[in-house]
Amino acid sequence: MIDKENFLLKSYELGIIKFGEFTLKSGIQSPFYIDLRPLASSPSLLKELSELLLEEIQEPNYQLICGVPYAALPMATAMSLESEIPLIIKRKENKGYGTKKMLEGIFTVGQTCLLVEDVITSGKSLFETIEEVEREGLKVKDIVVVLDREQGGIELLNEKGYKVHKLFSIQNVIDILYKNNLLKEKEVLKIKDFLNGNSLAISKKPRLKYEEKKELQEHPVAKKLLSIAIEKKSNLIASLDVTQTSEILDLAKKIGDYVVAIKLHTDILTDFSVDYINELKSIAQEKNFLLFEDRKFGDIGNTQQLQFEQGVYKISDWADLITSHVIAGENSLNVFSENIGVVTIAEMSSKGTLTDVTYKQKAIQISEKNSKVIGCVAQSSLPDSLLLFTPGVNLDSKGDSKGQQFNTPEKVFREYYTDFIIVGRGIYKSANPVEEAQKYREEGWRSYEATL
Ligand code: 5IU
Repeated sequence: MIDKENFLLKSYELGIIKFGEFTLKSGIQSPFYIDLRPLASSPSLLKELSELLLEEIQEPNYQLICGVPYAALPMATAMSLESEIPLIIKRKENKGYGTKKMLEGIFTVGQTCLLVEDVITSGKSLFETIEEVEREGLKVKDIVVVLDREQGGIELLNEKGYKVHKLFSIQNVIDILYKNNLLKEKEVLKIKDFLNGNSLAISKKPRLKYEEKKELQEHPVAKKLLSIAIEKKSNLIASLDVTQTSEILDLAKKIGDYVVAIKLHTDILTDFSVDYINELKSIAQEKNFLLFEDRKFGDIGNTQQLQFEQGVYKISDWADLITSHVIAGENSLNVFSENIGVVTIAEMSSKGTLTDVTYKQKAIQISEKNSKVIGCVAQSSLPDSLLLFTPGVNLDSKGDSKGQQFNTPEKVFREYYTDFIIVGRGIYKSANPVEEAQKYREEGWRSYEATL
């Protein structure tokens, strides 16, 4: 058995951790800097490291090893040599040449792959690697990391069902160095202070209040939505996925006081009429909520324009908000009118959705550039300039048999800093929709306030 502490002290001599003042990629000033790449310059230490990492996984259950590029590549290679378990290599660059493989090596679909990472911070590069490895049909269960910066990455991965094994946490490292007189107490305190404040800064920085978001927003519909939220102390959008106009009108009258908007799928109605829309509009005015047509436009601009303005529903005549995919590219959004708030779909709530990290990032980029877009539908946080709408919210169910996945209001506020929860069956299917609407409003508002 190799002694972990001894290994760390020898590695420290290679200069893998430096103390002082460093500016990180994120712009944050850090009192320490970690770079594990010099470990590959000492074959004996790299060998020891590979043995330690292999020992971390008590019950090995993998047929392949893959390192997150680049720093973990030599580590994964050494682990493969040590364990005689084959290595696969993930490419870092994907310049988009269609058939270029992202994984090199020999493997078969269904095999389980161990991932190796040098330092984990937010887990972002690991999530990208996991996605690519899984896309090739491989399974990821265990991940082994050399050093955890303790900024929330491991918790996020655990939540998604991955088991993360870490050799050291930054606290361990500091304790070991202090014990061996390599750090002074004053330095330790400074670092611990930074770690506490910094992990707070990254994962727990207070969210913007609706008042602050309103200042940031230029779009009148966004401002209006936020004003209603502040006035009613509600961030609840009820999704009334029923098929009769009378049911919608009835529910709208009953729960209108508790919601900021009612979300509709007008194309599921069996008896749509202009009179119905006019009546709904007057209820909306009286009860002070917006009409949100969840049309999920997803075609080329020209077709979307026809779907938006023409046909039976003439959505452009009455909707305050609409949803649109960005799958057809940014120009497809040009067809929506200025007075309607566009909510793009950056990430879906359903199991196995194709809206992965890369897709979401591109959707956000398009959304940030377009003045008609007020926010996105997503299941994770967004830049402050975009409002976050989160469906898949239910207090009593974890999901349905058709792919929907539910979270509680508390979780989506705490973890994603969502702005608006969208609740469908939790309200309209319940025996007492009024009571449930009140409950979701209260729960949503309480969860919002708890994150301030
Ligand atoms: N909706 C989702 N997930 C998504 C998107 C939209 O559930 O990713 I984009 C819609 C579908 C339905 C409502 O109209 O939100 C959720 O209803 P339930 O709470 O009944 O699942």
